[in-house]
Amino acid sequence: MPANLTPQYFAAEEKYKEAKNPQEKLKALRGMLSAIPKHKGTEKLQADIKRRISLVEEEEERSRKRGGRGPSPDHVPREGAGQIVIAGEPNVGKSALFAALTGAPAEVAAYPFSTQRPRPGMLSFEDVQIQLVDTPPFSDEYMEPWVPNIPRAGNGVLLVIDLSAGDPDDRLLGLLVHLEAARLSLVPEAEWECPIEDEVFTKRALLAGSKADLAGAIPEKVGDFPLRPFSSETREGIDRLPALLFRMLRVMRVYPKMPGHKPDMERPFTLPVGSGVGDLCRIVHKDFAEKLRFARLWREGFFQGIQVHKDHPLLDKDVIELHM
Ligand SMILES: Nc1nc2c(ncn2[C@@H]2O[C@H](COP(=O)(O)OP(=O)(O)OP(=O)(O)O)[C@@H](O)[C@H]2O)c(=O)[nH]1
Ligand SMILES: [Mg+2]
Repeated sequence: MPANLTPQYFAAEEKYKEAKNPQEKLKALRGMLSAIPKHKGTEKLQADIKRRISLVEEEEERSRKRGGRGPSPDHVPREGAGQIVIAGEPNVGKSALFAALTGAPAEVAAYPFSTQRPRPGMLSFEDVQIQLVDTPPFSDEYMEPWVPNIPRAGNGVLLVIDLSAGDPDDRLLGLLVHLEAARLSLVPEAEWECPIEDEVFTKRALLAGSKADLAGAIPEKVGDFPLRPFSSETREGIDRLPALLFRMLRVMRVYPKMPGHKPDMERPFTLPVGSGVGDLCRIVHKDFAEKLRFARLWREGFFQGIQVHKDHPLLDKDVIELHM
């Protein structure tokens, strides 16, 4: 008997696929259950949806017992090549920058504390997607206790200071006090190449100075941080930020191909700088990790399909053909 599923059902199913947390999943699953035509042909599907609902409910219950971790407001699941958290004092222009970089609708306002929850958005750099997270401000006046957790969970920090609001050194110090209180140590550009041992409490950071359109003299460096001035009003300085953020993530793009097929040059895999062929195999498919016999490597200007093995190091933009 055909199921005759309705457009409402498919819409709910679409929402289920896009759901990012247990609450969204539950809402979508319940929508699927109510939209499904109730007859013999859909009995199995109905039972399957009910089973999934109880699994998600159990998962939620477990996370509540663990002490409310899970759907906490500071948790932003990582997506794309890496997650970069925007951090700054109130009203400096974080949300305006987030909107200028991601194209997301702006949550910008002339009063402080306009952003109250972290908000993720995707920034395109060439063929990679970088996740940016707009955050509530770091402030002496008022700050939710979970705000410092947000930069800890990311892969890097974009510090924003307001260049129209007095001495940049003071502005940066004002912000760093909060990050230090959160036990975060920040790595300036000159040391980005260095490996990081404690990835939870040490983050690479880029310093951007907002409202350059309103600023007087702009220094090249503030403390140890080279300063990147920008204006969300005129877009001056905005377009060079994505390449810097990509470099800060310390990832490289690799394009795997199957023998006899063209590589997919639009959706690269991203791997930490320093990874080799074996690391790529592990993320492509576990079979490759176990059964790879050899690989062929194309590197523009250097190699045209040379044979390499598992421990061969990869570089940004390599094309790799895997042979089992
Ligand atoms: N002239 C000028 N104004 C800006 C710029 N960026 C932001 N603003 C203004 O500064 C105010 C604050 O901007 P937001 O982006 O909301 O600042 P925020 O840091 O997100 O503020 P909170 O979320 O409250 O911490 C708004 O009135 C913006 O229009 C800029 O580059 N130039
Ligand atoms: Mg904001």
